[in-house]
Amino acid sequence: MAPSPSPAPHVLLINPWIHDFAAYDVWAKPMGLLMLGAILRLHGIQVSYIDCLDRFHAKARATDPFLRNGRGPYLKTPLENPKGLEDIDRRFSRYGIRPDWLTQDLKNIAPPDLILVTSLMTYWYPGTIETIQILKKVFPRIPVILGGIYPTLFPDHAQKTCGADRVVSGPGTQGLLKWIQEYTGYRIEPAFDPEDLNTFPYPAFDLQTRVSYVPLLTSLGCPFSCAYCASPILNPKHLRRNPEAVVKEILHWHGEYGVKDFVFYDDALLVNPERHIFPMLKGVLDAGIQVRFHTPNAVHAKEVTREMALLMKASGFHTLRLGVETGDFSNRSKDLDQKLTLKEFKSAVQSLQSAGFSKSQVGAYLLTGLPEESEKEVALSIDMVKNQGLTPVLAYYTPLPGTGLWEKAKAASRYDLEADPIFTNNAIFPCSKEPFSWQRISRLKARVRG
Ligand code: B12
Repeated sequence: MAPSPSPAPHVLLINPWIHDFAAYDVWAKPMGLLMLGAILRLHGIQVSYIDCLDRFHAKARATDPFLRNGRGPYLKTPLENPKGLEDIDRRFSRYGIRPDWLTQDLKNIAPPDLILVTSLMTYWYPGTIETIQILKKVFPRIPVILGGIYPTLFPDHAQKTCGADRVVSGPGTQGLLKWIQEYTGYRIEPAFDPEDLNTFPYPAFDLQTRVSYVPLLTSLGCPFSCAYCASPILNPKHLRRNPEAVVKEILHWHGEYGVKDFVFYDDALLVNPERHIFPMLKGVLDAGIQVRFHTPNAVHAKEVTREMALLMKASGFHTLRLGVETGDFSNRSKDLDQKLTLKEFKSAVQSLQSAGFSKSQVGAYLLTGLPEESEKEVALSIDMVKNQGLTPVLAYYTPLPGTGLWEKAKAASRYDLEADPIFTNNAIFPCSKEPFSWQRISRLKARVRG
């Protein structure tokens, strides 16, 4: 197939608003969308980007992008609670730029030929719908494609409600160039292989107003299959990048954009360390750069040996989160996960402590809000983590279709989880028959602090 002789089209990428009870930029960027943007640029396509969550928008109050290692609050506008959640005693809001700023920004750019919208959480879909409504008002004739986590996990709901011209489930990398041809007539020879991450360009983080930190994806997928996690549905194949290529990417963002904070988005960063993370971190050390690494998406504690901990400390790991989930190791089974034993956990803790990591740097995620959970179990897990000298970090469970816990979650819920993804919001403790209560959260938080 010969490349198209017609001029390259203009594609607009949109990261939509969040509608939720709480949201904060804890190193959250639309990696998938900016990956697609970079692939389009690689093929000569003109790409624009509007981020409804832009904390550094020209009309927003100026803030230092490098404060708090790049993290920070979104602008927030109160909204009515969504239908079905009127009884939740929490403030629901739109997070992100003001709607009139978005409309103005859309009017200021050259009209696009195609618009790609992402979505990062199932229960954020009302923000996605509101964004698409504005896109359709400003560009009524331009096709809009929606992809990402929400249409992948709730395809029928997204198809019915989102207002996009096309709804895509699963990775966008496979069909991207085909859709460009279908909607714009522009034919392209692929210059990358969707099955080989080493052929991908760096995600287009440079399209942001400010690059305050950079997320890194060194692998896709996970060899474990935990009952609460959708990773095997979202990324069934475990694909890895060459460690040297990751080091080059770190040097690129550090050298060209002064980035100091790097955030791993991998589901299984530490597995197979000799061939993956060890050479990567040794490469960072050889380069002699001073950077900080963060793993807000938990790493597998069983992989944390003495050698691993020393290398992590030396190369600049700053915020570490371990996926512990529960302190009740005797009851750990296929119903939850089989990724960690008590012995492995203790050994990881010892390695991290002797490598010099402080208590505040190492958090152990503990799931709360699981179906059939008792408060006592969570309280004991908190105590277990504290006894080991780590910081317990509560991770509120979100039920997801297709995962091992989905049937139990539906049975335990006071909502019809299948009918509306709004009910999968972890902030409302959806897998309990009891109404939402601040007291329960406060008691657990007090136990974490006390
Ligand atoms: C990295 C990560 C994070 C990061 C932030 C990520 C972000 N962008 O906001 C951190 C660690 C901060 C995080 C936090 C949380 N996360 Co998280 N996270 C992930 C993780 C591991 C990877 C996401 C990712 O970037 N993948 C890589 C990119 C390349 O993939 P992608 O964005 O999906 O894009 C691809 C496709 O979706 C598609 N695509 C995307 N956009 C578009 C657009 C178009 C037009 C098209 C055609 C295609 C397309 O193509 C892309 C390339 O193939 C996923 C699990 C997973 N394996 O996906 C969980 C996941 C998304 N997180 C989840 C959860 C529960 C959370 C938390 C609520 C955890 C908690 N209990 O506190 C918090 C919420 C924080 C927040 N965002 O405010 C859930 C989702 C829950 C839900 N209801 O939707 C997931 C699925 C994990 C799980 N439990 O199974 N998370």
